[in-house]
Amino acid sequence: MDFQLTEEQEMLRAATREFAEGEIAPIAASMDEQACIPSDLRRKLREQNYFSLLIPEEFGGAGIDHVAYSIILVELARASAAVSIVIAVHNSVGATPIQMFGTEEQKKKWLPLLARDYLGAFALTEPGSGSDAAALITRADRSGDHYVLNGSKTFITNGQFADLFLVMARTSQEQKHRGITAFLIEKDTPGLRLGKQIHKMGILASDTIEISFEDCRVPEENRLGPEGRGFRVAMQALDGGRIGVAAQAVGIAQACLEAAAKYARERIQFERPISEFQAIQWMIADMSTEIDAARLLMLRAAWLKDQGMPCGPQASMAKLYASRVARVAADYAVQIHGGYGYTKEFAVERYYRDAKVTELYEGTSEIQRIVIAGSILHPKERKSAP
Ligand code: COS
Repeated sequence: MDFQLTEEQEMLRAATREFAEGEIAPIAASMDEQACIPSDLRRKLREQNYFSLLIPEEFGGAGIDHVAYSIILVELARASAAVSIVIAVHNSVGATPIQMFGTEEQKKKWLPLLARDYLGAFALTEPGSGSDAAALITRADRSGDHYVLNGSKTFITNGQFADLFLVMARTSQEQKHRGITAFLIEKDTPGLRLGKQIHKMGILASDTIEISFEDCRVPEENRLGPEGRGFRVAMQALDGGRIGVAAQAVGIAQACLEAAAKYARERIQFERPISEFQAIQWMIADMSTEIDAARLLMLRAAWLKDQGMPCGPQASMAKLYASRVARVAADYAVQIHGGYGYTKEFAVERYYRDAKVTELYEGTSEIQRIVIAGSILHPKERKSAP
Protein backbone atom coordinates (compact mmCIF):
# COMPACT_ATOMS: atom_id res chain seq x y z
CA MET A 1 0.00 0.00 0.00
CA ASP A 2 1.26 3.44 -0.97
CA PHE A 3 -0.12 6.55 0.69
CA GLN A 4 1.93 8.86 -1.49
CA LEU A 5 0.44 10.71 -4.45
CA THR A 6 2.21 10.14 -7.76
CA GLU A 7 4.40 12.96 -9.03
CA GLU A 8 1.71 13.94 -11.52
CA GLN A 9 -1.08 13.91 -8.92
CA GLU A 10 1.02 16.06 -6.58
CA MET A 11 1.81 18.46 -9.41
CA LEU A 12 -1.90 18.82 -10.25
CA ARG A 13 -2.72 19.37 -6.57
CA ALA A 14 -0.07 22.05 -6.17
CA ALA A 15 -1.03 23.79 -9.42
CA THR A 16 -4.71 23.81 -8.39
CA ARG A 17 -3.86 25.20 -4.97
CA GLU A 18 -1.89 28.01 -6.58
CA PHE A 19 -4.70 28.74 -9.03
CA ALA A 20 -7.38 28.56 -6.32
CA GLU A 21 -5.45 30.82 -3.94
CA GLY A 22 -4.66 33.30 -6.67
CA GLU A 23 -7.89 33.42 -8.65
CA ILE A 24 -10.73 32.00 -6.54
CA ALA A 25 -10.16 32.58 -2.83
CA PRO A 26 -9.76 36.39 -3.13
CA ILE A 27 -13.24 36.71 -4.71
CA ALA A 28 -15.01 33.83 -2.92
CA ALA A 29 -16.83 36.14 -0.48
CA SER A 30 -17.96 38.56 -3.18
CA MET A 31 -19.11 35.69 -5.41
CA ASP A 32 -21.17 34.45 -2.46
CA GLU A 33 -22.59 37.93 -1.90
CA GLN A 34 -23.47 38.45 -5.55
CA ALA A 35 -24.58 34.83 -5.99
CA CYS A 36 -22.65 34.33 -9.21
CA ILE A 37 -19.33 33.27 -10.65
CA PRO A 38 -17.93 36.03 -12.87
CA SER A 39 -17.54 35.10 -16.54
CA ASP A 40 -13.85 35.97 -16.26
CA LEU A 41 -13.33 33.20 -13.68
CA ARG A 42 -15.40 30.75 -15.73
CA ARG A 43 -13.10 31.54 -18.68
CA LYS A 44 -9.97 30.98 -16.58
CA LEU A 45 -11.33 27.69 -15.25
CA ARG A 46 -11.93 26.64 -18.85
CA GLU A 47 -8.43 27.70 -19.91
CA GLN A 48 -6.91 25.72 -17.05
CA ASN A 49 -8.78 22.61 -18.24
CA TYR A 50 -10.98 22.22 -15.15
CA PHE A 51 -13.97 21.58 -17.40
CA SER A 52 -12.23 18.73 -19.18
CA LEU A 53 -10.67 16.88 -16.25
CA LEU A 54 -12.45 13.54 -16.69
CA ILE A 55 -12.87 13.69 -20.46
CA PRO A 56 -10.42 11.31 -22.15
CA GLU A 57 -7.54 12.82 -24.10
CA GLU A 58 -8.76 11.26 -27.36
CA PHE A 59 -11.84 13.50 -27.07
CA GLY A 60 -9.87 16.63 -26.24
CA GLY A 61 -9.95 16.32 -22.45
CA ALA A 62 -7.30 16.19 -19.74
CA GLY A 63 -8.14 12.53 -19.07
CA ILE A 64 -6.89 12.48 -15.50
CA ASP A 65 -7.63 9.68 -13.02
CA HIS A 66 -10.27 9.94 -10.29
CA VAL A 67 -7.71 10.17 -7.50
CA ALA A 68 -6.22 13.28 -9.11
CA TYR A 69 -9.73 14.55 -9.85
CA SER A 70 -10.84 14.26 -6.24
CA ILE A 71 -7.69 15.98 -4.99
CA ILE A 72 -8.28 18.83 -7.43
CA LEU A 73 -11.88 19.20 -6.19
CA VAL A 74 -10.62 19.37 -2.59
CA GLU A 75 -8.35 22.26 -3.53
CA LEU A 76 -11.11 24.08 -5.42
CA ALA A 77 -13.59 23.59 -2.57
CA ARG A 78 -11.03 24.82 -0.05
CA ALA A 79 -11.27 28.15 -1.88
CA SER A 80 -14.93 28.06 -2.95
CA ALA A 81 -17.40 25.23 -2.51
CA ALA A 82 -19.61 26.82 -5.17
CA VAL A 83 -16.88 26.71 -7.80
CA SER A 84 -16.05 23.10 -6.94
CA ILE A 85 -19.62 21.91 -7.49
CA VAL A 86 -19.87 23.64 -10.87
CA ILE A 87 -16.78 21.72 -11.97
CA ALA A 88 -17.87 18.47 -10.29
CA VAL A 89 -21.35 18.39 -11.81
CA HIS A 90 -20.01 19.15 -15.28
CA ASN A 91 -17.36 16.42 -15.09
CA SER A 92 -18.93 13.65 -12.98
CA VAL A 93 -22.58 13.65 -13.96
CA GLY A 94 -22.47 15.78 -17.11
CA ALA A 95 -19.62 14.35 -19.18
CA THR A 96 -18.69 10.99 -17.62
CA PRO A 97 -22.04 9.22 -18.32
CA ILE A 98 -21.50 9.94 -22.04
CA GLN A 99 -18.08 8.33 -21.82
CA MET A 100 -19.58 5.35 -19.95
CA PHE A 101 -22.81 4.80 -21.86
CA GLY A 102 -22.50 6.71 -25.15
CA THR A 103 -22.10 5.26 -28.63
CA GLU A 104 -18.91 6.16 -30.51
CA GLU A 105 -20.87 8.82 -32.43
CA GLN A 106 -22.23 10.34 -29.23
CA LYS A 107 -18.78 10.43 -27.63
CA LYS A 108 -17.26 12.02 -30.74
CA LYS A 109 -20.04 14.58 -30.92
CA TRP A 110 -20.46 15.65 -27.29
CA LEU A 111 -17.23 15.03 -25.39
CA PRO A 112 -15.02 17.44 -27.40
CA LEU A 113 -17.75 20.08 -27.05
CA LEU A 114 -17.93 19.56 -23.28
CA ALA A 115 -14.13 19.70 -23.06
CA ARG A 116 -13.95 22.89 -25.14
CA ASP A 117 -16.88 25.15 -24.36
CA TYR A 118 -20.10 23.37 -23.41
CA LEU A 119 -21.29 23.26 -19.81
CA GLY A 120 -23.03 20.08 -18.64
CA ALA A 121 -25.94 19.60 -16.22
CA PHE A 122 -27.77 16.61 -14.78
CA ALA A 123 -31.57 16.49 -14.54
CA LEU A 124 -32.94 13.65 -12.44
CA THR A 125 -34.79 15.22 -9.50
CA GLU A 126 -38.39 16.40 -9.87
CA PRO A 127 -40.66 18.26 -7.47
CA GLY A 128 -42.26 14.92 -6.51
CA SER A 129 -39.23 12.64 -6.73
CA GLY A 130 -36.03 13.37 -4.81
CA SER A 131 -34.72 10.48 -2.74
CA ASP A 132 -37.14 8.14 -4.52
CA ALA A 133 -35.55 8.96 -7.85
CA ALA A 134 -37.32 6.14 -9.70
CA ALA A 135 -40.70 7.79 -8.99
CA LEU A 136 -40.03 10.50 -11.59
CA ILE A 137 -42.94 11.31 -13.90
CA THR A 138 -41.44 13.37 -16.73
CA ARG A 139 -42.64 11.54 -19.84
CA ALA A 140 -40.73 10.76 -23.02
CA ASP A 141 -43.25 9.44 -25.52
CA ARG A 142 -42.04 7.94 -28.76
CA SER A 143 -43.10 9.67 -31.95
CA GLY A 144 -41.44 8.11 -35.00
CA ASP A 145 -37.69 8.64 -34.72
CA HIS A 146 -38.14 11.21 -31.92
CA TYR A 147 -39.23 11.28 -28.30
CA VAL A 148 -41.54 13.99 -26.99
CA LEU A 149 -40.76 15.12 -23.45
CA ASN A 150 -43.22 16.69 -21.02
CA GLY A 151 -42.62 17.41 -17.36
CA SER A 152 -40.40 19.37 -15.01
CA LYS A 153 -37.13 18.98 -13.15
CA THR A 154 -35.77 20.81 -10.15
CA PHE A 155 -32.48 21.48 -8.32
CA ILE A 156 -30.54 21.66 -11.57
CA THR A 157 -27.00 22.76 -10.74
CA ASN A 158 -25.40 24.68 -13.65
CA GLY A 159 -28.89 24.93 -15.21
CA GLN A 160 -28.79 28.60 -16.12
CA PHE A 161 -25.55 28.35 -18.08
CA ALA A 162 -25.71 24.73 -19.22
CA ASP A 163 -25.45 23.88 -22.91
CA LEU A 164 -26.24 20.18 -22.52
CA PHE A 165 -28.60 18.49 -20.06
CA LEU A 166 -28.53 14.80 -19.23
CA VAL A 167 -32.22 14.18 -18.57
CA MET A 168 -33.92 11.11 -17.12
CA ALA A 169 -37.49 10.63 -18.35
CA ARG A 170 -40.11 7.91 -18.32
CA THR A 171 -40.59 5.90 -21.54
CA SER A 172 -42.81 3.29 -19.92
CA GLN A 173 -45.57 3.82 -17.38
CA GLU A 174 -45.74 0.14 -16.48
CA GLN A 175 -42.36 -0.31 -14.87
CA LYS A 176 -40.82 1.89 -12.21
CA HIS A 177 -37.04 2.14 -12.55
CA ARG A 178 -36.97 -0.02 -15.69
CA GLY A 179 -39.24 2.46 -17.44
CA ILE A 180 -36.70 5.29 -17.24
CA THR A 181 -34.52 6.37 -20.18
CA ALA A 182 -31.64 8.90 -20.39
CA PHE A 183 -31.50 11.69 -23.00
CA LEU A 184 -28.98 14.33 -24.00
CA ILE A 185 -30.79 17.60 -24.64
CA GLU A 186 -29.22 20.82 -25.87
CA LYS A 187 -30.26 24.06 -24.23
CA ASP A 188 -31.90 25.63 -27.28
CA THR A 189 -34.06 22.61 -28.11
CA PRO A 190 -37.61 23.95 -28.63
CA GLY A 191 -39.80 23.01 -25.70
CA LEU A 192 -37.01 23.09 -23.10
CA ARG A 193 -37.61 26.01 -20.77
CA LEU A 194 -35.31 27.33 -18.08
CA GLY A 195 -37.32 28.10 -14.97
CA LYS A 196 -36.79 30.09 -11.84
CA GLN A 197 -33.62 30.30 -9.78
CA ILE A 198 -33.77 28.42 -6.51
CA HIS A 199 -32.63 30.63 -3.62
CA LYS A 200 -30.42 28.50 -1.41
CA MET A 201 -28.81 28.66 2.03
CA GLY A 202 -25.26 28.20 0.75
CA ILE A 203 -23.06 27.60 -2.31
CA LEU A 204 -24.73 30.76 -3.52
CA ALA A 205 -22.39 31.43 -6.41
CA SER A 206 -23.39 28.21 -8.14
CA ASP A 207 -26.69 28.49 -9.95
CA THR A 208 -29.55 26.10 -9.26
CA ILE A 209 -32.72 26.30 -11.32
CA GLU A 210 -35.89 24.52 -12.34
CA ILE A 211 -36.37 23.40 -15.93
CA SER A 212 -39.43 22.14 -17.79
CA PHE A 213 -40.30 20.37 -21.00
CA GLU A 214 -43.34 21.16 -23.10
CA ASP A 215 -43.64 18.92 -26.14
CA CYS A 216 -39.87 18.98 -26.36
CA ARG A 217 -38.87 16.83 -29.36
CA VAL A 218 -35.61 14.96 -28.94
CA PRO A 219 -34.16 12.83 -31.76
CA GLU A 220 -33.59 9.15 -31.10
CA GLU A 221 -29.84 9.59 -31.57
CA ASN A 222 -29.81 11.71 -28.39
CA ARG A 223 -30.93 8.77 -26.27
CA LEU A 224 -28.07 7.72 -23.97
CA GLY A 225 -28.10 3.96 -23.58
CA PRO A 226 -31.03 1.68 -24.37
CA GLU A 227 -34.63 2.42 -23.49
CA GLY A 228 -35.38 1.54 -19.89
CA ARG A 229 -31.74 1.78 -18.77
CA GLY A 230 -31.79 5.41 -17.70
CA PHE A 231 -32.03 4.64 -13.98
CA ARG A 232 -28.81 2.67 -14.19
CA VAL A 233 -27.17 5.56 -16.08
CA ALA A 234 -28.26 7.92 -13.29
CA MET A 235 -27.14 5.61 -10.47
CA GLN A 236 -23.72 5.00 -11.97
CA ALA A 237 -23.30 8.69 -12.68
CA LEU A 238 -24.11 9.35 -9.04
CA ASP A 239 -21.58 6.74 -7.85
CA GLY A 240 -18.92 9.00 -9.37
CA GLY A 241 -20.71 12.21 -8.42
CA ARG A 242 -20.73 11.22 -4.75
CA ILE A 243 -16.93 10.96 -4.74
CA GLY A 244 -16.94 14.53 -6.03
CA VAL A 245 -19.24 15.68 -3.22
CA ALA A 246 -17.04 13.88 -0.69
CA ALA A 247 -14.08 15.80 -2.11
CA GLN A 248 -16.01 19.04 -1.87
CA ALA A 249 -16.79 18.28 1.78
CA VAL A 250 -13.13 17.51 2.53
CA GLY A 251 -12.15 20.83 0.94
CA ILE A 252 -14.68 22.80 2.99
CA ALA A 253 -13.59 21.00 6.18
CA GLN A 254 -9.93 21.71 5.41
CA ALA A 255 -10.71 25.41 4.98
CA CYS A 256 -12.56 25.35 8.33
CA LEU A 257 -9.60 23.77 10.10
CA GLU A 258 -7.11 26.24 8.67
CA ALA A 259 -9.30 29.24 9.48
CA ALA A 260 -9.96 27.97 13.00
CA ALA A 261 -6.27 27.29 13.73
CA LYS A 262 -5.24 30.71 12.42
CA TYR A 263 -7.87 32.52 14.46
CA ALA A 264 -7.11 30.49 17.59
CA ARG A 265 -3.42 31.46 17.40
CA GLU A 266 -4.26 35.15 16.92
CA ARG A 267 -7.20 35.67 19.27
CA ILE A 268 -6.09 36.74 22.75
CA GLN A 269 -8.41 36.13 25.71
CA PHE A 270 -7.44 35.82 29.37
CA GLU A 271 -4.03 37.20 28.33
CA ARG A 272 -3.12 34.36 26.01
CA PRO A 273 -3.98 33.03 22.57
CA ILE A 274 -7.11 30.89 22.81
CA SER A 275 -5.11 28.11 21.06
CA GLU A 276 -3.52 27.50 24.46
CA PHE A 277 -6.82 26.33 25.90
CA GLN A 278 -7.44 22.62 25.80
CA ALA A 279 -11.09 23.08 24.79
CA ILE A 280 -9.87 24.67 21.54
CA GLN A 281 -7.04 22.17 21.04
CA TRP A 282 -9.45 19.24 21.25
CA MET A 283 -11.69 20.71 18.58
CA ILE A 284 -8.63 21.26 16.35
CA ALA A 285 -7.41 17.70 17.01
CA ASP A 286 -10.81 16.15 16.26
CA MET A 287 -11.24 18.20 13.09
CA SER A 288 -7.81 17.27 11.84
CA THR A 289 -8.24 13.53 12.56
CA GLU A 290 -11.69 13.34 11.01
CA ILE A 291 -10.66 15.28 7.92
CA ASP A 292 -7.84 12.80 7.36
CA ALA A 293 -10.25 9.87 7.75
CA ALA A 294 -12.69 11.48 5.31
CA ARG A 295 -9.88 12.10 2.84
CA LEU A 296 -8.81 8.47 3.00
CA LEU A 297 -12.36 7.24 2.36
CA MET A 298 -12.58 9.64 -0.59
CA LEU A 299 -9.25 8.43 -2.01
CA ARG A 300 -10.23 4.77 -1.60
CA ALA A 301 -13.49 5.30 -3.52
CA ALA A 302 -11.67 7.26 -6.25
CA TRP A 303 -9.01 4.56 -6.50
CA LEU A 304 -11.67 1.84 -6.88
CA LYS A 305 -13.29 3.84 -9.67
CA ASP A 306 -9.92 4.14 -11.40
CA GLN A 307 -9.52 0.35 -11.22
CA GLY A 308 -12.93 -0.09 -12.89
CA MET A 309 -14.12 -1.85 -9.74
CA PRO A 310 -17.56 -1.42 -8.11
CA CYS A 311 -17.40 1.68 -5.93
CA GLY A 312 -21.03 2.60 -5.16
CA PRO A 313 -21.07 1.75 -1.45
CA GLN A 314 -17.54 3.11 -0.98
CA ALA A 315 -18.53 6.37 -2.69
CA SER A 316 -21.56 6.54 -0.39
CA MET A 317 -19.37 5.92 2.67
CA ALA A 318 -16.98 8.66 1.59
CA LYS A 319 -19.83 11.11 1.01
CA LEU A 320 -21.70 10.18 4.19
CA TYR A 321 -18.63 10.55 6.38
CA ALA A 322 -17.00 13.54 4.68
CA SER A 323 -20.22 15.55 4.61
CA ARG A 324 -20.75 15.07 8.35
CA VAL A 325 -17.11 15.97 8.97
CA ALA A 326 -17.59 19.16 6.93
CA ARG A 327 -20.72 20.14 8.89
CA VAL A 328 -19.08 19.50 12.26
CA ALA A 329 -15.82 21.18 11.22
CA ALA A 330 -17.78 24.25 10.11
CA ASP A 331 -19.62 24.25 13.44
CA TYR A 332 -16.33 24.04 15.38
CA ALA A 333 -14.76 26.73 13.22
CA VAL A 334 -17.63 29.13 13.95
CA GLN A 335 -17.48 28.17 17.63
CA ILE A 336 -13.75 28.90 17.83
CA HIS A 337 -14.36 32.30 16.21
CA GLY A 338 -17.03 33.02 18.85
CA GLY A 339 -19.42 35.86 17.95
CA TYR A 340 -17.17 36.92 15.06
CA GLY A 341 -17.78 33.57 13.41
CA TYR A 342 -21.41 34.53 13.11
CA THR A 343 -20.57 37.59 11.02
CA LYS A 344 -19.77 38.10 7.35
CA GLU A 345 -16.35 39.40 8.42
CA PHE A 346 -15.01 35.86 8.54
CA ALA A 347 -15.22 33.14 5.90
CA VAL A 348 -16.32 30.50 8.42
CA GLU A 349 -19.87 31.89 8.23
CA ARG A 350 -19.90 30.94 4.51
CA TYR A 351 -18.28 27.56 5.18
CA TYR A 352 -21.03 26.81 7.70
CA ARG A 353 -23.77 27.47 5.10
CA ASP A 354 -21.86 25.72 2.32
CA ALA A 355 -21.09 22.57 4.35
CA LYS A 356 -24.73 21.64 4.92
CA VAL A 357 -25.54 20.95 1.29
CA THR A 358 -23.01 18.12 1.12
CA GLU A 359 -25.36 16.13 3.38
CA LEU A 360 -28.23 16.77 0.99
CA TYR A 361 -27.39 16.72 -2.68
CA GLU A 362 -26.42 13.77 -4.86
CA GLY A 363 -28.31 11.71 -2.29
CA THR A 364 -29.03 12.67 1.31
CA SER A 365 -27.08 11.02 4.14
CA GLU A 366 -30.09 8.76 4.68
CA ILE A 367 -29.85 7.56 1.06
CA GLN A 368 -26.11 6.93 1.45
CA ARG A 369 -26.92 4.74 4.47
CA ILE A 370 -29.50 2.83 2.40
CA VAL A 371 -26.84 2.15 -0.25
CA ILE A 372 -24.23 1.13 2.33
CA ALA A 373 -26.59 -1.06 4.35
CA GLY A 374 -27.92 -2.63 1.14
CA SER A 375 -24.42 -3.61 0.08
CA ILE A 376 -23.98 -5.51 3.34
CA LEU A 377 -27.45 -6.96 3.81
CA HIS A 378 -28.31 -7.68 0.15
CA PRO A 379 -24.97 -7.78 -1.70
CA LYS A 380 -25.18 -7.76 -5.50
CA GLU A 381 -22.45 -8.17 -8.08
CA ARG A 382 -22.23 -4.76 -9.72
CA LYS A 383 -19.70 -3.65 -12.27
CA SER A 384 -18.70 -0.02 -12.46
CA ALA A 385 -18.84 -0.06 -16.27
CA PRO A 386 -22.13 -0.70 -18.14
N1 COS B 1 -25.10 1.11 -10.14
C1 COS B 1 -25.73 0.36 -11.06
N2 COS B 1 -27.02 -0.02 -10.92
C2 COS B 1 -27.68 0.36 -9.82
C3 COS B 1 -27.06 1.13 -8.82
C4 COS B 1 -25.73 1.50 -9.02
N3 COS B 1 -25.07 2.25 -8.12
N4 COS B 1 -27.97 1.36 -7.84
C5 COS B 1 -29.11 0.74 -8.20
N5 COS B 1 -28.91 0.15 -9.41
C6 COS B 1 -29.90 -0.65 -10.15
C7 COS B 1 -30.24 -1.94 -9.40
O1 COS B 1 -29.34 -2.96 -9.70
C8 COS B 1 -31.61 -2.21 -9.91
O2 COS B 1 -31.54 -2.71 -11.22
P1 COS B 1 -32.26 -4.08 -11.65
O3 COS B 1 -33.66 -4.02 -11.15
O4 COS B 1 -32.13 -4.08 -13.12
O5 COS B 1 -31.48 -5.13 -10.96
C9 COS B 1 -32.20 -0.82 -10.07
O6 COS B 1 -31.10 0.06 -10.22
C10 COS B 1 -33.05 -0.39 -8.90
O7 COS B 1 -32.29 -0.50 -7.73
P2 COS B 1 -32.98 -0.31 -6.31
O8 COS B 1 -34.10 -1.30 -6.19
O9 COS B 1 -31.91 -0.30 -5.30
O10 COS B 1 -33.61 1.16 -6.52
P3 COS B 1 -34.53 2.04 -5.58
O11 COS B 1 -35.64 2.60 -6.38
O12 COS B 1 -34.84 1.32 -4.32
O13 COS B 1 -33.56 3.29 -5.25
C11 COS B 1 -31.79 4.49 -4.25
C12 COS B 1 -32.29 3.16 -4.80
C13 COS B 1 -32.58 4.95 -3.04
C14 COS B 1 -30.35 4.24 -3.86
C15 COS B 1 -31.86 5.56 -5.37
O14 COS B 1 -33.20 5.89 -5.67
C16 COS B 1 -31.11 6.82 -5.05
O15 COS B 1 -29.89 6.89 -5.17
N6 COS B 1 -31.84 7.89 -4.64
C17 COS B 1 -31.24 9.18 -4.44
C18 COS B 1 -31.21 9.94 -5.70
C19 COS B 1 -30.24 11.07 -5.65
O16 COS B 1 -29.10 10.91 -5.26
N7 COS B 1 -30.68 12.22 -6.10
C20 COS B 1 -29.86 13.37 -6.18
C21 COS B 1 -29.81 13.81 -7.59
S1 COS B 1 -28.55 14.96 -7.90
S2 COS B 1 -28.99 16.50 -6.80
